[in-house]
Amino acid sequence: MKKYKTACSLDCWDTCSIEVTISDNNDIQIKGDQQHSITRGFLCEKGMYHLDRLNSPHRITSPMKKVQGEWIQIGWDQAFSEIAQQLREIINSYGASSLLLYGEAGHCGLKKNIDAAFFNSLGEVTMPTGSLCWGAGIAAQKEDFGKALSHPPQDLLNAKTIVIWGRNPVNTNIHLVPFINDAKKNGSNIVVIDPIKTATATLATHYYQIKPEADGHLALAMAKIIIDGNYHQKEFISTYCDGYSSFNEHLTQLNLDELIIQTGLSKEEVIELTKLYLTSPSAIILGYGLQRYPSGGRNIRLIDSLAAITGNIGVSGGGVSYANQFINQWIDWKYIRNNQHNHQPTFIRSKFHQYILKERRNEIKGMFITKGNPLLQLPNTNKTIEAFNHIPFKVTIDLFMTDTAAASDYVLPCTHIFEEEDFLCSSMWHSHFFFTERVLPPRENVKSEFDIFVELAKRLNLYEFLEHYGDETTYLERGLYSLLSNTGLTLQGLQGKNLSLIGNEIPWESKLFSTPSKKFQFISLKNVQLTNAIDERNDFSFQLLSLHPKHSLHSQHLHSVEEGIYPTVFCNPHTLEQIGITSGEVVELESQQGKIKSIIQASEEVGENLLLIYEGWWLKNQGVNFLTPDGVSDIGNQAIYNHCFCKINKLKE
Ligand SMILES: Nc1nc2c(c(=O)[nH]1)N[C@H]1C(S)=C(S)[C@@H](COP(=O)(O)OP(=O)(O)OC[C@H]3O[C@@H](n4cnc5c(=O)[nH]c(N)nc54)[C@H](O)[C@@H]3O)O[C@H]1N2
Ligand SMILES: Nc1nc2c(c(=O)[nH]1)N[C@H]1C(S)=C(S)[C@@H](COP(=O)(O)OP(=O)(O)OC[C@H]3O[C@@H](n4cnc5c(=O)[nH]c(N)nc54)[C@H](O)[C@@H]3O)O[C@H]1N2
Ligand code: SF4
Ligand SMILES: [Mo]
Repeated sequence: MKKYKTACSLDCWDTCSIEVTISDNNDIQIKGDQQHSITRGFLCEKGMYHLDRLNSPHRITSPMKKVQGEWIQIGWDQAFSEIAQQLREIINSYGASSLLLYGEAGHCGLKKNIDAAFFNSLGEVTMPTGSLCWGAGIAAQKEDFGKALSHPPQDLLNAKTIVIWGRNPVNTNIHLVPFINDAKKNGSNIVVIDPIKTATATLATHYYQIKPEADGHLALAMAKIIIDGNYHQKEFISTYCDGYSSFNEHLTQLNLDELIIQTGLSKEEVIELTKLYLTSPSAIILGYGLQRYPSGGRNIRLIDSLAAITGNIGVSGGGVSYANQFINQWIDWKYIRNNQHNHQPTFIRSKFHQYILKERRNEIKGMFITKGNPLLQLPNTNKTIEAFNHIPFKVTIDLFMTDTAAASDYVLPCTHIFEEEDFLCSSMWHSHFFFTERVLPPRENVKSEFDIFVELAKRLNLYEFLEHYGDETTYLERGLYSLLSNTGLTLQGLQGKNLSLIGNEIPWESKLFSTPSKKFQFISLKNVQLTNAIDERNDFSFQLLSLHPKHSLHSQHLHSVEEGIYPTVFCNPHTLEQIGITSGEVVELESQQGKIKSIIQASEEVGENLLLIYEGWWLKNQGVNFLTPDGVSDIGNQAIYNHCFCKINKLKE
């Protein structure tokens, strides 16, 4: 019997530690690492599914080429020489900027950044910027604190009040739930603020059904109540914060009742919530759903300011935990991604189609897609497909024939996390990291991404790249040089161990912030527009939230849904009654971007005039991004999926 330690490579808050056992007759079993203080011996369904994905009959096991619309299997040698030839021709005829690399985070291993290192070695290729995921909040916390850091999960037990603001850990961050339950047993208040009465809300002691996009109004109302009641921490503010007097001056001009009306909550509820938050230390746990809006950055900044006026920063049991970028200081990203260009062309992810079809029409000649399924996951699917079809040469690297892979010209099959070593760190929540063990050799005829790019580099005679990036152990050792030299560990010494970073116990404990002034920076309210989203609705009177599915990591576990089955759209029963539609009916949802069919289901959990669909459904099932808009947030170039307005069309019987 042999035991291995690896980790979950999925783009999830938890980054679980996984124990794999291979018995003498080659039976493989996996379970969550019992010793790991966050995994606590438990993997979610998606984690357990790693074995099925590893052994799936649907895995691609040969390079594929599309010939006259049909896929044929080809050998690696043919794939490498034809792709290298195409890359060479494109660069020679149109320059490196006519190549585009679209990488996402479908696998969170550090080694997977070799795609960027390779492309950057070709010259000033086109790269994405902005985010589908967390961009507005990251930009907001950068303005306020200098960067986004989170309290360790265990520190929640020191909080008297925990406010879970727009995160749904029961679906997306399951290992946070035991910490919340333990805190609740200790007598802490557990508050959930969410337009949907989620499964997480049912764990809470207090739930507030806010209107979407109104978090900034709520934070301002709470700040007003706190300051008017003289509950603010004057010493903390005057010693460690910048911009307070202007913030306060503008705040006094705002009308409390008008702010509260926008939130959809009653005045009593807002006063109760403020009192709970003042029962400190209070921890705010932010999610990413509430920043996928045009005002996403501003709203996160206004929530941050609540923590500052109450002095809930740099103290145990406090903080505004949004993301955890602590690991970044230990990683040499410039080397890892081979960032060397000053004038590299970039496009904003959610504006992919405008870039391809308008801004640089006919200029992008080749595209590589790695670790992502943009055809489905980008907003505005109709336009994304049009833009995709406009690019003459496309290569996707994936384990499966996704919708994106199927729309490409070549597909190259890559290894699964169990088939290689990699360095994994969760930048989203906790600060544990892993150097995973290889459990099995790669499946026959499948290659690691590292090997794929090194081989392509050989075919293209990229000698400099091969000198600096040709060997995977050197790649990790160089990229992690500061981590290794500071801990005195070798890369091999990290393997199979359960380690977390020191120095991240209580973020900002020194009260020395990473902003230019070294102080917490209050948002300037001078130019803040407090307009109401309702004004933009016209005929499209329902706001559609598209949230992350519990049983799938985006599109990755939804491949087997049969063709012709439509996603369920959840709607408040009173709203359904008003529009004369019965639960179970198939309806058409229409937005300014497109239409999909959907099965409507009554749900008391959904606020009035709201619709909820889980994202990740494949093209054959009419995924929700056919409807979503392709704009960006105020800061951070974040996609604004939830700022989506629809009408419901009854279908003829
Ligand atoms: N099972 C599963 N787990 C996942 C993922 C997955 O696809 N499936 N994806 C992973 C990834 S990439 C990410 S980014 C994270 C995301 O993790 P979360 O942030 O937890 O997930 P979301 O579904 O984006 O949104 C969370 C909540 O925000 C609420 N929300 C939406 N709009 C508003 C608003 O205006 N105000 C307030 N207060 N709340 C609002 C939604 O109703 C929802 O309950 O999850 C990760 N974990
Ligand atoms: N409507 C709506 N849309 C959304 C969101 C939303 O809330 N609403 N959320 C957005 C968010 S937060 C995110 S993060 C994005 C996610 O967008 P994506 O990352 O594009 O989504 P996934 O479906 O997880 O696709 C990841 C792909 O990577 C592949 N993969 C796994 N391991 C490897 C590997 O080692 N190498 C390679 N080359 N491929 C691998 C998987 O098989 C899968 O096909 O979606 C966004 N889209
Ligand atoms: S998907 Fe998340 S919770 Fe599930 S096993 Fe992977 S890291 Fe853990
Ligand atoms: Mo994400």
